[in-house]
Formats: sequence, structure tokens, C-alpha cells
Amino acid sequence: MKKNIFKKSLLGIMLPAFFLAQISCAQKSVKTLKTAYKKDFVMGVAIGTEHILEKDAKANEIIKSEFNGITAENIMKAEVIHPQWDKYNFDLSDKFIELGQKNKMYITGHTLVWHSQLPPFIRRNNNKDSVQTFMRNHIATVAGRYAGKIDSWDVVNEALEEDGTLRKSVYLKTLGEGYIQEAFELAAKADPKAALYYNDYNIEQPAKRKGAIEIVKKLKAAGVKIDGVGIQGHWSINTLNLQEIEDAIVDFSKLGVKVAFTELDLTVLPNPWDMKGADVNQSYKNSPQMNPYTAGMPDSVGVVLAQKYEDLFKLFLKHKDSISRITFWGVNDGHSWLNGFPIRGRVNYPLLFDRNYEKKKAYFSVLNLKK
Ligand code: 9MR
Repeated sequence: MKKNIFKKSLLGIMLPAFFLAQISCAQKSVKTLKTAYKKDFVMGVAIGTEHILEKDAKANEIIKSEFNGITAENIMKAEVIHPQWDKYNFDLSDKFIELGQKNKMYITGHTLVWHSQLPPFIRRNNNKDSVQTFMRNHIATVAGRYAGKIDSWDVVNEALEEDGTLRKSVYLKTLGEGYIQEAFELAAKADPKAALYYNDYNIEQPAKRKGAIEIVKKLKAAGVKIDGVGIQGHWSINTLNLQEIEDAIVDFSKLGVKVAFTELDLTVLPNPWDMKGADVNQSYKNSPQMNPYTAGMPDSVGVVLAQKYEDLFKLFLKHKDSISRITFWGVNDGHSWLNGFPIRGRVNYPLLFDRNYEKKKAYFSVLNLKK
């Protein structure tokens, strides 16, 4: 009798434990973006303040289960992190790093040297010494603080014009073209372990790509550390050009650097500059024609978006040995900057998760490439 009770209670413990183990095994083996692409490249996501502060449970869940890389969308930009000569705001960036470390993620710092989002005291400064001092202090302090904790830095961001010449930024105007080399040297000194990237949009396009190739070649020739080129990847389902992207991957990797796709999204809305014959200034205004899907994305558009993402990831997989990371620029459609640019107040659908954090058809087209 005693034996039976013992057996029963043992069963009572063992059975639920067995089922729990099964469930947790099943949970572990659920395929997500990061597990599916684990052997290929880092799957990253750009996150905002609300995500860093872990305010949104659904977003947290997606960030942690789907991605193994994070980039700070805005909080490490100079205007935010270094608002006055001797004042730095590290509260959010410290939390951003902690979040990445806690979840064993690949952490990207964005960005050390950029003409945009500069603090007001430097934005229109034309004094060489001031700009140089700012750049030196900024890189030494920010990259120095996170030395050994950041996996990669976007050291210089968007230094090129569309024709491949250097952008006439405050840095170029005051310091001359040598500022790029100095920025990379300073970053390498401040954080010798971080991978150092040049990051820009449209550098898959031939003229601008030539400019980026020049930057890499000059740094390499001078013996300066550069580990990769970040192609931002703000593209459109209407104009996505796979051939140019493939050519850029091949060209950059021939230089002995890695390629990352650092800010991937695909707009599904018309862009003013695509509207041939339309008055561009007029079409920057919001209108039903420029904001056609306020009631939801039609299935027909969702199918095209899914196909374009599938085509892109097939290409990425083909060149996986040259690619270090793919980062989506935002967690879900509601969070995307493309709802506000280039026309404010539109409803766009450029990512893999919808406004309710549901997986879109495009999500599965990316996931299912990995059997
Ligand atoms: O997505 C970012 C948006 O929230 C900001 O308002 C904007 C200005 O700081 O920057 C956006 O991110 C940009 C990135 O930092 C650099 N490449 C282009 C991105 C889209 O504009």
C-alpha cells in the first residue's frame, strides 16, 4: 500500500516534469530569425529608448527571441550623448550596453562622426581647432567608455555625396578630408577590439560606391584599421536593385573588409523622387496619393514585400561569407522612421513585424529560406 502511494506520488512529480521538459524543449527549438541564421550572420535590430528601458513587453519579447544584435537608433548620436562641450549623457547608452550584454547580443555603436544630429555648438562651427577638439574628445570619451563592450562602431557615417565626392560637412569644411583617417585612428585607439565600419546609404549605387571604395583604399594604404563597410539598405519595393547590391558586396569584399547591411527596411509607399513628372515639392506634402494604405496594407503589396525580402535574403545567403550582419531599422512597422520621412504622418509597412507585433508574410519568406 505504502509502495503504491509512493509510486503514485512519484508519478505525480515525474509526469508533469516530463511534460514541462517537453514544452521547454519545444520552446527552445522554435525557429526564429536569429536561430535560423545563426551560422550565417548576426541578425540585428535598431532599438529606441522605449526598448532600452524595456517598457513594451511585446517588443522586448521580439527583440530577445528574434535578434542577436542591437544598434541604438538615436541615443548615441552626438546631439544626445554629448550635448555640450563638457557634458555627456550616458544614462541611456549605459542601459543599452547592459541590455546587449545581458542578452549576449552583438552590440553596434551608432555613430561617432556624422554631419547630422550634432550639438548646436558644433553644427555650424567653422573653427578648425574647435571642431578638431570636439571630434577628439568625443571619440576618446564615448568609444573609450565602452571599450571592450561594443562589438562594432559606425565610425564615420554618411561622408559621401551621391556622386561619390566627399560631403561638404562641417568636418570636411574645417578639417579637410584627413578627418576620416583621424576618426578611424582615434576609434582604434579608444577601443582596439571593436570592429570599425564606414557606414552610408546608396553606396551600392555605382558612383557613390566608388567614393566608398576610395575611402577604404586610402585607409588601408595608410595602414589604418577599417574592418567593414555598412550599406544602410533603406530601399523600396518599387526600385530594389539586386544587381547593384551584389556588385557592391563583391567590390567591397575584394578590398578585404566585411560588408554589413546596417539599416535595412523596404518602403512600400511612393517616394516623391520616384514620381516622374510630378512636382517634387508638391508631392512632399501628405496626400491620399502619397499615403494610400491608411486602412492597412493590401495583401497584394504584402506579397510583393515578402518576395523582395526573399530575393534579398537569397542574395545575402549567397554571399554570407562576405557579410557580417543584417540589421533591421526598427522593431515593427509602427516604430519605423519611414512613417515620418520623406513625408510626415504616413502609414508605412517596411519591416517584418506589423503594428501589433504580428509576423508578416515577409517574416516567413525570410525565415523559411532556412530549412
Ligand atoms: O531612424 C532615425 C530617426 O528616428 C531619427 O529621427 C533620424 C535623425 O536622427 O535618424 C534616423 O536614423 C538614420 C540613421 O541614424 C542614419 N541613416 C539614416 C537613418 C534614417 O534617417
